[in-house]
Amino acid sequence: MNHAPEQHRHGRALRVGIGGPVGCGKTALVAALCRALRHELSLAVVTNDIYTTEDADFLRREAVLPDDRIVAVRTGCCPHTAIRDDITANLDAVEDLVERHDPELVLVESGGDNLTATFSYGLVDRQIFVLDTAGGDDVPRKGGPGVAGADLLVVNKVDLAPLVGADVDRMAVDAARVREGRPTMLTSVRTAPDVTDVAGWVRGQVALHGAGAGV
Ligand SMILES: Nc1nc2c(ncn2[C@@H]2O[C@H](COP(=O)(O)OP(=O)(O)OP(=O)(O)O)[C@@H](O)[C@H]2O)c(=O)[nH]1
Ligand SMILES: [Mg+2]
Repeated sequence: MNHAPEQHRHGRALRVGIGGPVGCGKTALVAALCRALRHELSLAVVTNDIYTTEDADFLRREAVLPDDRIVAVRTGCCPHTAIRDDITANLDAVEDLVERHDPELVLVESGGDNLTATFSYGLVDRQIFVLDTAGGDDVPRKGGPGVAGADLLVVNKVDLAPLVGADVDRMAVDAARVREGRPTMLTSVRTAPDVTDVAGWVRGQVALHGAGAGV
């Protein structure tokens, strides 16, 4: 994984990348975080899809934020390219939102990708990697830069674990082993949409960022 978040490089807005495999619940988590934090923080969102603006359209339909605080990037290429290698379109989108709204928090959702996808720390300050139980309970032990190195790992869809025969405890143990102390949180955005733990973690990161930046 490309490394160490250089603290406060981006000024007031904390930029948090949310990555993970196709369909694991990234957009659902973004929506839940917006609902949990929008009354206390100034927020904006960038979504990435390859060919459409599907995720931004969903967030607008759900009215999780005012429409002009949600910007869609159409990558037209492998999602990881747009968040790691050629980040220009995403940087432009973030900077446009920063200029128009001066937010305290910008969430950048990657297009769904594979286990090797990570964000450039030139684009985000922190990254959350999302897995889901339906993708297989062996995924955490397969490691990879997102699973092992993300600032926060979220294992979503714990409500589905009994239905797909996934052992959530095993996933948590394997994640702890590969993550060497970095946090992992278990969620069901479907059955517990207030995502209390993840929202608390994000809130803490915003506070740390703000304190260090002297704002
Ligand atoms: N049962 C269950 N379904 C969920 C949960 N979280 C999300 N989903 C559903 O899973 C599907 C995919 O969720 P998305 O949020 O679109 O996933 P995504 O990771 O953004 O997908 P891409 O952007 O296409 O990679 C949707 O039908 C969600 O409603 C959960 O915790 N439990
Ligand atoms: Mg999505």
